[in-house]
Parts: sequence; C-alpha cells; structure tokens
Amino acid sequence: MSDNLITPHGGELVDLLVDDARAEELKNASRDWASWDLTERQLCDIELLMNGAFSPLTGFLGKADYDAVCDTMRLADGTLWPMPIMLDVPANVAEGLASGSKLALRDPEGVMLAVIHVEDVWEADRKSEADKVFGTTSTEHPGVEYLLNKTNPYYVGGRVEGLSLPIHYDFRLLRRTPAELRREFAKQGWRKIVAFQTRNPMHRAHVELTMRASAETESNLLIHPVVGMTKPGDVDHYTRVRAYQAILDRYPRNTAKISLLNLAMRMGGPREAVWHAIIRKNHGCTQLIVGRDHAGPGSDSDGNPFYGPYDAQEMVIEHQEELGVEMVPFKLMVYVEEQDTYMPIDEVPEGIKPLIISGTDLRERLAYGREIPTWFTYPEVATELRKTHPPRSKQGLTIFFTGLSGSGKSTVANALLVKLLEMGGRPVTLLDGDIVRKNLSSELGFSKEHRDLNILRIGFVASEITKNGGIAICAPIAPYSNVRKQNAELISGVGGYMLVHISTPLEVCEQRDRKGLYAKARAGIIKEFTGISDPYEAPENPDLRIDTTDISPEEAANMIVLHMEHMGYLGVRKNGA
Ligand code: PPS
Repeated sequence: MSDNLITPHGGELVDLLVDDARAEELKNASRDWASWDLTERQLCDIELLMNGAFSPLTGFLGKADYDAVCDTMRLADGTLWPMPIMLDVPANVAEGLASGSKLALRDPEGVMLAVIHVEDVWEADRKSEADKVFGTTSTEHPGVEYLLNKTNPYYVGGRVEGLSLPIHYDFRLLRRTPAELRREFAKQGWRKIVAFQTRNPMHRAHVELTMRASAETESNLLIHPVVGMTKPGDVDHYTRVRAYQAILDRYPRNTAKISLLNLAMRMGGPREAVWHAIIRKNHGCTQLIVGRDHAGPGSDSDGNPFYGPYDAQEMVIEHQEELGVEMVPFKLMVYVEEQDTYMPIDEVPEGIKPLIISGTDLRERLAYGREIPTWFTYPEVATELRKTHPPRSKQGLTIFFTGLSGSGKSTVANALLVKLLEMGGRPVTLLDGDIVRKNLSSELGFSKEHRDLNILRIGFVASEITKNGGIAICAPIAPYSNVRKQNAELISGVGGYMLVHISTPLEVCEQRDRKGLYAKARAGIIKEFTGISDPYEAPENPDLRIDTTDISPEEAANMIVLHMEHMGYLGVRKNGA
C-alpha cells in the first residue's frame, strides 16, 4: 500500500449543526410545520448525519440518490456510498408533505433535534431495496427483517439542518464526534490510526488481533465499538463498554484508545464494510481492520450464510484506493495451546488443532455457570459478562402454562408454587387465570381481542418479575399461539422462559367439569367457551407437555421441577446437601 493513500485525519467533514440564532429561528418557525418523532434507528442516523460521521451526506437521501445507492453503491453524482440512509414515515405523515415542506424531527421526549427541508416523498419498494442492498429478501437476515417489518413505507428525502445532537447520559466521556477525535489525534501526534469495529465483547483473540494490526502497520489503535443498534440478541452495550474499558490496560500505554460510535448497524456484510470504512475515515482513521465475516448477519435457518466469510474483505479491497482508507485484513484468529498463542487460522502449523470457543458455546457456559478458560478471555471481561449474564440458576424465570379450562393448570401450578417455595431461593408469584381476571383484567371478556390483551398483560407482569430475578408461574388458558409467542420473546430477553402445555383432552376436562362451565357452554348459556364454542391452538413445541388424565398434581409438578433442573434453572447443590 502506498503511503500517499494515507491522509491523516480524513477529508472534509460535513457539519449540519446550525448556530444558536438559526436554531432559535427554526424552533419558532416549526410551530407551523408538521413534526415527526424519530425512531430508534433514525435517532442513530441523524446523530451521525449531523456530526459529520456520514460525510459527505447532508441529509436523508432523496429519490435519485436512493436509486443510485441501491443500484450502484454510489450517490447520483458518483460518490461511493453503499448504504441507504432513509427517513421512513407512515402514510399519514407522508400525505401532508411535498417538495418544499419542512418537517420538524424530534426525539422521543419531543425535543426538536433537526429540520428536514423536504425534496422528495415517495412510497419505496422495500423488497427491491432489500434484494439490491442485502442480496436477499429473506427476513432471516436481520437487516431485511428490520427493513421489511420495522420501517415505515414512505421515504422523505432532503437536506437537514441540525439544532442539537441527541443526548446521551451514559459513558459521555467516551463518545467523541469525528471532529473531536480528529482534534485528539492531531494533538497526540497520531498520524496513522487503525480502527477496530466491533459489536461484541473483546476477548483475547480480539486483543491479540488488534495488537498485531497496530504493530504490523505501525499505527495507533482506535477501538471503535458500535453502541447504537447491533444484531438483536447481542450483549448490551453497557456490559460491553465496561469490558472494553477493563481491557484497555492490556495495550502498551498511550497506543490505543476507545471511542463509542452511535451507529445503527444493518448487518449488511460487504456493503456495510465499505460503509464502515467511510465512517472511520470521517473519524480521522487511516486504516480499518476487516476480519472474517465483517458485519455478518449470520446464516439462514438451513445453516447457509448470507455472505461468504471473506466477501467483505474483497469488497473493501476493490474500493480501497477510492476510500482512502487502507484495509488491514485478518483471518479468523485461533488459539494454539502448544505455543500458548493466538494466530490467524491459515498460519497454524500442520497437525496442530487450534482451540475455538464459539459465541453459542460461550452463552452456554455463562448460562450454566461453567468455567470460561483464561486462554479464551481475560478474567476482567468474564467478570463483566457474568454480572449481566448470571447462570440460569440465578436468573428469573417464567413458567407459562397453557391448556383448556379444567385441564388441571391451576392445580398443578399451585402444587408447583408450594414446591418452589419449599425449596426457597427465589421469590415466586402465581398469576392464575381466574385470579388475574378478578383484578388485572377485571374489565375484560372472552373475545379474541380481550383474551390477547389479557395474555399480554400477564406476559408483561411476568417479564417484570423475571427481569428482577423472581419466578412467575402463569396459568391462563392462553388459547392463541401468536400472543404466546410474543410473550415468549419478551420474557426470553430478560431471563428464562418455559412453556408447559397441560394437554388433558377436552373429553376429560368436560367430564370433570368442576365449575359446571362446560354444561353451561353446551347449553349455550356461556358463549365463546374455549374448546366448545371458541378455538384452542395447541402449542407445537412446548418445553413440556403434561396430560393430567392419569397423573396426580404432585407428579405433574415434580415433572416440571425435574425439567427446570435439567435446564439449569435450579443450580447444583453443593456437598450433596
Ligand atoms: S384466556 O383465554 O387465557 O384469557 O382465559 P383465562 O384468563 O385463563 O380465563 C379462563 C377462566 O375463565 C373462566 N371462563 C371461561 N373460560 C373460557 N372461555 C370462556 N368463555 C369462559 N368464561 C369464563 C374459566 O373458569 C376459566 O378458568 P380455568 O381455570 O381455565 O377453568
């Protein structure tokens, strides 16, 4: 790589923030304009637009730029720009806008952050966009999932004037704008800066890799983690940033620094890698590390990856001269026990089997409280991870029963409640169907809409209990699978979730008819009765299925306890106590 490619501290930076007088003027004028509350992703995008991280963009893309970016990875004037940066709005907002309108852009609290001078408003073909930008229309790709299911159908393009950057209260000293970073680099005499992009905790492999990159290129290192939006399910940024801070001492003094980037990733693989290079150049970096599967969205449900492991490297290399950022490519780094060292997989001597711990393996180790070897990560990183990812035996948990009226849900749930209380350890709450309907859902009936609302309320309460380390036992009929799934997703994000189908057949439930409700339902006195005059969608893959026709509540509760133990939710007793 020729040295002249390396321009210290980037090219010209766009700054969309106006001065105080203009801000006041815009604020006053905005009384006559429509307003739009920015979505989580738009908040990230507008910050990076306003502070110049997305230079040369001066606003959200208009139609001509959008088409050109989708088709050619370039703006309409030919400038390399691989990712559409769009202001998506619903039809009711788009209807009131035309070329020449102004739209006030606000944060969730209603604070006006910017104005867009509308040039284009159009309904986008988001499927075609997905195909062109991500190379697939499969919603198993997280970028496509977001585009097709979470963005609004209309796009508004135009120049942006910024009043103020979104406010962050966390890690303020670690958040630097492109201009701030460039100033720091210049002040410290850093001329060559290699950037490391990451959305994951940094383990030994990453530290070794970044040290190698820095040493080989004789550059200073910028650890530049994404703290905006990453792949759903990633470790939260609070945990990650604490872990990054903890490992900074591992680098030779004054050679490396951390700055946080409020980027909303698209997981767009090769195109995203080019985008990352532009963003890093804007932050004053001269090189970018591109490893295996950079910004990769993972694989589809058949296990086929959306991109090849080194597609991103190829794409960046292809545009390297034009980008003005040198790529520092890396193969997968693996641990070679015999030499107690990390090395790129293609340098491992023949006959030696390197060691790797996958993300899934690490999650399992955390979930079961198993050892995390020091060759894999530093103790300070493991400590941070364990704080927010305690073993399952210390996490909260929801045990969600579903089944027909009279199937035995309440009886088994009560038996389980008592068993868990007897065992001690975590607070336990029973949200029984009948009891919930007497308080939390007292105004609801049994229409589909009301039942769904009832189940979502139970799910919300259970998720709060789970988040705070308790056990929630829920025992409603919960006849509809869709809303059960919604609850499962909500709760799994904050702790454990187990679905127990009490599958006692309708004939048995009807024969028992403890409350006399089936007789009334048959006689038409009670309408919309589950199993008789209303549907019940049995879950396809519950964690447990228990038919109480021939077993006692005690036995059923015991089955659940054993399953909890199997899943690691009860922990191991020490010394056989
Ligand atoms: S749902 O569908 O999950 O919201 O139902 P749930 O909150 O569990 O309430 C079910 C209890 O309400 C009584 N009940 C009825 N059940 C089903 N269908 C109709 N139409 C109905 N009307 C009243 C019944 O006692 C249920 O309690 P369990 O314990 O399930 O027998």
